[in-house]
Amino acid sequence: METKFLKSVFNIKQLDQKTLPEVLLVGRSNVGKSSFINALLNRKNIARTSSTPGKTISLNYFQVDKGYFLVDAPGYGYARRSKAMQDEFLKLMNDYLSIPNRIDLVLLLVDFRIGPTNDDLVMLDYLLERKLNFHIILTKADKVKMSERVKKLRIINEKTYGLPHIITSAETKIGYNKVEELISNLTIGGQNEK
Ligand SMILES: Nc1nc2c(ncn2[C@@H]2O[C@H](COP(=O)(O)OP(=O)(O)OP(=O)(O)O)[C@@H](O)[C@H]2O)c(=O)[nH]1
Ligand SMILES: [Mg+2]
Repeated sequence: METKFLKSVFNIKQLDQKTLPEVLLVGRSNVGKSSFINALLNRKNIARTSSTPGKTISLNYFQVDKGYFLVDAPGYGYARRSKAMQDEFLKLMNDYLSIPNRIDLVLLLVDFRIGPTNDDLVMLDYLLERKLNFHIILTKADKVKMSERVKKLRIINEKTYGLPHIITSAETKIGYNKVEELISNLTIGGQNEK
């Protein structure tokens, strides 16, 4: 199996039957989802770092050589999205997140510098309520000075109920080994051998 962009899904009816673990990325527009994918997959531009944020309402499937699908979701909290597109976004996400036993791991990306936004916290509560397996990923760590980290981490921990998180930077490539580890637990853990 080779790592490649597989397809965009606009409606969950277009989903193929589940064959491999699925890892979903969620986060606000501009949090760094595409950059995260490029860094994780060690590709310069497999997920285009967007110049037109929030434009497409689709789930983008990447097939990864290690035997799983990485799914890029549209960013939430994109202010210039029309009401119709916002509704489309909410429907697609809610439909997808509601499919039983479909998503093995959700990576909730939060901008380390900005900290959890209201939208991030709504998503966090949704994931908790739905009892989905998820992990918080802090992005853009290279933009947070060491001297600011303790304070920022305290606020992030308070807002996210002390849940664990992984600090990453697409610039310096820190943290991706830990993300790899989370994902390899899904693939090796026998989840995909049903
Ligand atoms: N310094 C720094 N900049 C980053 C990092 N990750 C992303 N960025 C920048 O942040 C901006 C947004 O990154 P994207 O990866 O396009 O964000 P996205 O979440 O995919 O955005 P949408 O597709 O619009 O939802 C770009 O200008 C990136 O270069 C990082 O780790 N460090
Ligand atoms: Mg993107």
